Amino acid sequence: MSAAFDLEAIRRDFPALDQQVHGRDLVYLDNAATTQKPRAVIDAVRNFYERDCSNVHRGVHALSQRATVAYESSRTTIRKHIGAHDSREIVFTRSTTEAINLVAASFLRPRLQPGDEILISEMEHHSNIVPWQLLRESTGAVLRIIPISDEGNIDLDAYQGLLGPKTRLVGIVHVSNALGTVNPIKEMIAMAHEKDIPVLVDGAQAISHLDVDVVDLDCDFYAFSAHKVYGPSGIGALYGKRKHLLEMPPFQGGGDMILSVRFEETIFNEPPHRFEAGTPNIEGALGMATALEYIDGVGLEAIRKHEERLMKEASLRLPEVPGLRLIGQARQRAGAISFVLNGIHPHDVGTILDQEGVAVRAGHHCAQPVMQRYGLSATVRASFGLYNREEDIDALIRGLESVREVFA
Ligand code: 7TS
Repeated sequence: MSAAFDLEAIRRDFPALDQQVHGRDLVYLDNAATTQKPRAVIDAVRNFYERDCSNVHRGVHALSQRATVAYESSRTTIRKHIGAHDSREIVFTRSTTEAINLVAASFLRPRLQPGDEILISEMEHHSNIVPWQLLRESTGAVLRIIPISDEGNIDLDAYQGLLGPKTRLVGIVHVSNALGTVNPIKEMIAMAHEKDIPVLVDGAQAISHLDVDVVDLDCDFYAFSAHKVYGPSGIGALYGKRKHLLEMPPFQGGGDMILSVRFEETIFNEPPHRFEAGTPNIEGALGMATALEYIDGVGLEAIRKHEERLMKEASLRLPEVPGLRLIGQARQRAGAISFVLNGIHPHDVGTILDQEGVAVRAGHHCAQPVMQRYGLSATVRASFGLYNREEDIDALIRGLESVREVFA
């Protein structure tokens, strides 16, 4: 970990930040949707194509061996980053979404009886809702919902009451993409484990802001995507406890997930390869590992402190904009701030901000039940990354003043 947090040096590592949009310097505040990539990640992907491009796990030639070593050592980097003990507990997936679908199909489906319960919260992203609904339709399981308070905190008493003899899994988001809430997942996991209920954590938003340690959390599964943590799109990971992965049937069939195939019978490979059918996203895995090494180099504690300052500043200054209302004021927040401006549709706010060079997201953030909870159809969301500056908040506030002038 480096001691100094050199913001200007960090910004120079991200070529995309240095551009103009509609004649204004880009102010990128849509990091919860996806993050920009440091040159190290872009170089890692380019180097693979320029030097090592080859398939993995099947070639005797030098390029294939290099690619295989690089791919498997990326798995080790990811293991270390999240504090797992065994690289065989890291499954490469396409994304958080695919990781959750994998758990739904291979872990939970074989265990479900009609009437069994799956417990998720009111603040989940659609990717931690719809896979369970699909499972509900095919198995007769029941989806139960942990309520949240007006501030955007999980109702822990209600949660305790919902953990019952029929609960087969808890699926909970670590950091909400719509409200920024950081959930007390360690406590929630311990509460579930007291009743022998496994817990899947959706870490899509947490992975870039918090120092995640899956062993300390004791979660059964942890899902995240590389593109939200300065890595490439189309690659993510599922951490799963070895005892679970060993029991799980394959998710998809194809090459690499088998030991031997005859028409009469196929013997499946061991985890994690059992769950990685077909040629994987090799360059994505290398880019993902490079991204995690990059943030480890900066230091997650330094990143957390920097982003906390930005969040504090934005939370103090945004409400000074007349007619602005923050949505979600949870005890602990990270990364994202949602708000609405009196009488002005979030899409109009987003469009005018864009004209000022300020990129935010306006919409339901793929978390429509959260919007329903607050009686809204959409919010404006500003979300921060390690490269954002106080000037970016100034630009956001100036942009919001322009919005108000247009609608005055
Ligand atoms: N879970 C959470 C909490 C998310 O924020 C997202 C993506 C996902 C899961 C799905 O991740 P994916 O990489 O599989 O797509 N969230 C957002 C967002 O807030 N704006 O765009 C994507």
